Amino acid sequence: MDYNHRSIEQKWQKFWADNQTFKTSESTAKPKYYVLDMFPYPSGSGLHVGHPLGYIASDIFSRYKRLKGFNVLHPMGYDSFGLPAEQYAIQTGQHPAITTEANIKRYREQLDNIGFSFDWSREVRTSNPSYYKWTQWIFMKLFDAWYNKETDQAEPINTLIQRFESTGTIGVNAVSDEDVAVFTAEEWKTYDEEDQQRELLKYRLAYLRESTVNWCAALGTVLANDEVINGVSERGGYPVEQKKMMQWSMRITAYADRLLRGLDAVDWPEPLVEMQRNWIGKSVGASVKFPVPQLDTTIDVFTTRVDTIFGVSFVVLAPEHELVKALTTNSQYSEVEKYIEITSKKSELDRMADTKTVSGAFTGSYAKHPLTGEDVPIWIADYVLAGYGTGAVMAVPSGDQRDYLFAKHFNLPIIPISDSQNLEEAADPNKDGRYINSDFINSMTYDEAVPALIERLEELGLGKAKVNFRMRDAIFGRQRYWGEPVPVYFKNGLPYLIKEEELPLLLPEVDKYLPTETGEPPLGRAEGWKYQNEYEYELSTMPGWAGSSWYWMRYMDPHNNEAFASKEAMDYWKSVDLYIGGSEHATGHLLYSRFWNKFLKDLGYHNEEEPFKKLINQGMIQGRSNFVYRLLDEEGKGTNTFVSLGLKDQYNTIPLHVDVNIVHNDILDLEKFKNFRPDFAEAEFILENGKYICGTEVEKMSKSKFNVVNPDDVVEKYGADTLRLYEMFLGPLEQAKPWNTNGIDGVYKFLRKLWRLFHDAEGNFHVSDEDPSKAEYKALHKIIKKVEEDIERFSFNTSVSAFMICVNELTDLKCNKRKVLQDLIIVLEPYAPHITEELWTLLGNEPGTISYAAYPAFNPDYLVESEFAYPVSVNGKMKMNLPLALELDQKAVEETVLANVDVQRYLDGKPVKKVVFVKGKIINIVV
Ligand code: ANZ
Repeated sequence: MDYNHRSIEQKWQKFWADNQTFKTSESTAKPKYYVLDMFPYPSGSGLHVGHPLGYIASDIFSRYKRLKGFNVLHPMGYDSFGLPAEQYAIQTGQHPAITTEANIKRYREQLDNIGFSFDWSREVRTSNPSYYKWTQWIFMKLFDAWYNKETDQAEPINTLIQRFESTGTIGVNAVSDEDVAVFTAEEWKTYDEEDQQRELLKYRLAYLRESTVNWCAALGTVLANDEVINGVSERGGYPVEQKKMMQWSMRITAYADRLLRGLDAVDWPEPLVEMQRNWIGKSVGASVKFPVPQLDTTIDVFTTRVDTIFGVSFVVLAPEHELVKALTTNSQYSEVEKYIEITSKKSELDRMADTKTVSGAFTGSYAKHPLTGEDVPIWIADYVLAGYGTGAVMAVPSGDQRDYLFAKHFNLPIIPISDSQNLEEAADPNKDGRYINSDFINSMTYDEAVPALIERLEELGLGKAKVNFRMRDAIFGRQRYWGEPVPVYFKNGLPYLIKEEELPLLLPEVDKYLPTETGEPPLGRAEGWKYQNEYEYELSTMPGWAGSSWYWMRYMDPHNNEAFASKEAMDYWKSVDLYIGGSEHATGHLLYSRFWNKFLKDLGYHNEEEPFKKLINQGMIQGRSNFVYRLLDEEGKGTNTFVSLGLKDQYNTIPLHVDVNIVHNDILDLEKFKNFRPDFAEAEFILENGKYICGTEVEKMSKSKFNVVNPDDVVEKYGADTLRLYEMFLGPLEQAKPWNTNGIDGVYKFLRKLWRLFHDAEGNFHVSDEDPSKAEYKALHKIIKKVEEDIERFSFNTSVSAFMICVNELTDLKCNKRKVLQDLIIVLEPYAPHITEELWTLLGNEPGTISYAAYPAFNPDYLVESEFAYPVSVNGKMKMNLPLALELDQKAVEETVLANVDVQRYLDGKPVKKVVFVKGKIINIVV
């Protein structure tokens, strides 16, 4: 029987499903190991060959760990709320649940085709009510919690209420909004219920607040910063404007320091850790107050360079700063207004990116320098961001590049801070220059100046040391339909939670998936959807990241109706040991997940500070696009003639993408091309050597580039085992690489060769029970060692070539020994699970599966060389190689060598003077 991948793969996929081979339970004495993939959003276009790359790697690792005796949790599910299904619903009227269901079905078929060892009994879908019930529940816990800086953890809001009741705000050290009230216990008790709620909202970890958002009118929703590219929406390219709206937010900033510290405890790629560090952006500095006597207030600035304070020659506010209106004098009014209007069109990212253009407006007012008492003019400019620090800066043109450009442009004074001429050095007096502009710090070093200045400012009540984080609180509301409803209703404009036993709050039916005529989110269309028939529900839904911020915990106990997961299950599985996914989630999903994980730990639901111990980013598989070259006429218009690659430079042509599926080895199938698009039906070609050769380019794999390869097609032709091996063979897991099928035949041949080791010339299964030779054992133990080392360091590509070498060696040795072959297929099982299952059964290992066999023990004795291929020379000239046992001594070697017929031929009857012999090195015959 020949290797028939189709029947073998179908048979085993059915076997695994029927027998629930990969179902995992907690009741075992084995050590646990948790391997997680980033679960997919089931899009309408299905999986392409790039998607399974990480899944294959994690599956290999999971299967390997099972062979190593671990109890492996390896689940899969779907991140199934989200925009594309909703956009489709808007266009077609089809309920997103239906589209989602259909897409999931297709994904599941495609995944099943590849032979993954997922425990499907633990599947989760974030859009299922039984799942989002718990997403809503976590939201409720966040709403009902505050962050206590003293204990450095979140606590139930009741403990804060108790403190307000007993001692007011005295001694409360909480993360909160800026504008919290200061009150005694007595005053708190005089507040009515609504005032109390309003005050508590400033402390809650899920809270409602007016904030500036990226509003995309065309999509009818708020977008996250990373969903806005160059001022337009990433999806669809629609304009995005800055708008103030009441928004649900998550107080993730409370966790900024813990999120930063936690990075030291995880084994993640360094670039990813660096991205999170930058995103969190811890800055150590000071906040300084610049008094504005006429308004009886101060302008607070955040600076990381308090040592430059004597170089301040003006103050700059963000155009959105709340004091701008009050500070603007009549004569400056129209200029300031105009500038604010211009700024409102720019996104924050644009404002940060543009370091060249200088623009701003003078408010007409002055503040007092906190130490010199001099007047400093107050300006507004868009390089100061409203949401960072305090939204205001003290400008030091001699220390800061942007301040310098600004001062030059508007002719403002530049006060030197050090004696160095060089701006770079002046900006770091530590290095070279000395302070020169105030007696107060002139003789000091940087390390002396900073604390001295902070002390002085503290004495004056005009400043203090401050740590600032770049990270903002995360916006948590979407004006969309297809997401989790927020379990909140409103009474007198204030949000209240529904009762826990009322969960899940089901997504209501609506007639259309569009905002209402009055601009409310789609949920505003739901007829009679009121809490207790009376109160408005929150109409926005949760963002895409809600459901994915805790899913790895649900997998630990997916059917629990009493809890999001039981304490026992979480105590058993703890955290994810290995997480594989794309680097695009570096700052979104991976920060939010760490945040929720820490929060749930604070409330005592589990014990792990970090959710993902080890993380690997798989590289992208890029597409390899093909092009045809369309001939242009004199007017530059496209004709219906296409020129082959080698001839295109002789003509005036433009390149067009052509579907890679109608191109084979870069040669275009002309008939298929004519059917590719109706307007190509009459196409004509200018060929080279009778063929049409296409151009190529490596690009992102995408439908619009016609370079998408469907894994189903590869599986159909070569089988899943070949696909799995081949995806790994393409190169190191973390690297980006183009999909190129040139080598896939080689992988397929390798599997057929493996198959033949177990079969005789007639194709009958035939293995021998004889003891293997040393050489056979050596080939086996080399691969046992290599694969173990490779997998442990996640180097999957190198194993594939080692397998090929091993099978070649065994083929050369004509090895069909059971003792070798059985261990070989165990080692190969993680990579090629179907063929190895089949061979395992053929070897008589019934009943069952190879999945839980024991990974063979490596025996180094087999790798000790017993033979050496000696180079044999005659009078110093190398003639041939002769393999001899290493244990032979000079006498035995001489005898064997001189008796060898080939050697005799080289000697040509001449008498031998002597034989030089160096053990393990050379043999030289002197004649
Ligand atoms: C005076 C100064 C002098 C500054 C100097 C720098 C150099 P990081 O490290 O990013 O935290 N800044 C503060 N708030 C800002 C805002 N909302 N928008 C734009 N810039 C802002 O940088 C902190 C520094 O960035 C602060 O220190 C402030 O300028 C500026 F030689 O104050 B510095």
